[in-house]
Amino acid sequence: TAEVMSHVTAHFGKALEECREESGLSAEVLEEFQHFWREDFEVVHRELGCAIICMSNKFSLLQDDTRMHHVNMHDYVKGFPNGHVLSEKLVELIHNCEKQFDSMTDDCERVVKVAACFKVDAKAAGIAPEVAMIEAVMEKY
Ligand code: BOM
Repeated sequence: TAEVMSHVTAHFGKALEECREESGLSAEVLEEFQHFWREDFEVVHRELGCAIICMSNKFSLLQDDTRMHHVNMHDYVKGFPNGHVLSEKLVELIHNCEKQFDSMTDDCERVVKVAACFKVDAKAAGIAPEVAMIEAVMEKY
C-alpha cells in the first residue's frame, strides 16, 4: 500500500546524502529523495541510477550483478509496519521492470530505467505514496 511505501521511501531515502558524492547526483536534480514520487519529477538522470545502486548497497538489496536481491528486498520491506502487505508486490513490480531493461550494460543507466518503470507501475497499482505521506513519517527514521 501507499502508506507502507511511504515508510520504505522515508527510510531508504536517508541513505541519499551518504551517496551524493560517489553518485554525482546534484541537489539541483534531486534535493530530497522523497521528491522521487512527485508528479513533476522525471526519473531520467544517470546519476540517480548510480545513487540508487549506492543506497541499495547500504541495505544489501542488490546481488553481485546489480539486480535486486529478492530475499533481502522482501525482508527489508517486511520490516516496516504492515510491510508484509507490500513486500511481495514490490518485489514483483521491480523484477518485472528489470526484465524489460536486462540488455542494458551500463548499470546506472539501467537502474534509472528500472526505477522510472517502477514509479509508473507503482502508481498504476495504487501503491505510490504522496510526498506529504512520506514527510509525515520522516521523523521516525
Ligand atoms: O535492478 C536494480 C533494482 C533496483 C531497485 C530499486 C528500484 C526502485 C528505486 C526507486 C524508488 C524507491 C522507493 C522506495 C524504496 C524501494 C526499495
